[in-house]
Amino acid sequence: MRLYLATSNLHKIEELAAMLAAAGLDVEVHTAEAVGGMPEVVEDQNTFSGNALKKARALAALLPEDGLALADDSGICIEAFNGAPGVYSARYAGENATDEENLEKLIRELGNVPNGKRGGSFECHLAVVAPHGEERLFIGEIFGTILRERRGESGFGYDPVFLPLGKERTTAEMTSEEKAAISHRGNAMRQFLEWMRDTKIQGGA
Ligand code: ITT
Repeated sequence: MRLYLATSNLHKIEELAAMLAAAGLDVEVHTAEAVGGMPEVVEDQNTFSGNALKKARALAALLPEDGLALADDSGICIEAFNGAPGVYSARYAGENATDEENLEKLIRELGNVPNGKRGGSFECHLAVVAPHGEERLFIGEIFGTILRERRGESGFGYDPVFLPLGKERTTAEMTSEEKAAISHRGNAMRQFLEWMRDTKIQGGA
């Protein structure tokens, strides 16, 4: 079968494709470019799951019969801000904000928040629309502390200030394998992969 990544975020594509390749499933992995690009989706739901499902359904409508759509809606939830920016993480500094502008704003807004109150989490909700329309959601989280200054060059988005609980390096100081082993996206992907293997949906043994 063929799996299509319902995202236009190149960093997510890189992480998801690497995890899929490492899992050795019997599936062909494609980006939305293979079917003309990711359709425009208004992310107007107030949950990650709601937005992830919207993206998966929009791409699924364009796929061949054996095509499975996999969408990722994710973001950072800051305890001191009662969970914000959450579903607005990509638009935190404005509608067309860059990762850099969003990160800059988070560092600024958390400026006066004391150590000990700088907790936060990343969430990743993966939505699947499988051939014949079956829908599934897989949710992953990772908890940590938000640093005052950037550390590291890998990863993307808010990674340079995200120090996972019990770790000494930010997710931007980790290799992609190290990040995947503990991240919100890695945790959601492991559930998705287990489901793929259990349902034998990938057409393998
Ligand atoms: P698609 O909707 O096309 O998938 P997007 O970038 O708009 O791409 P989201 O709406 O899910 O994706 O927004 C995710 C936001 O959360 C965005 O600002 C990311 O930079 C941030 N984010 C998600 N996962 C992250 C990770 O693993 N590390 C750092 N930041 C992350």
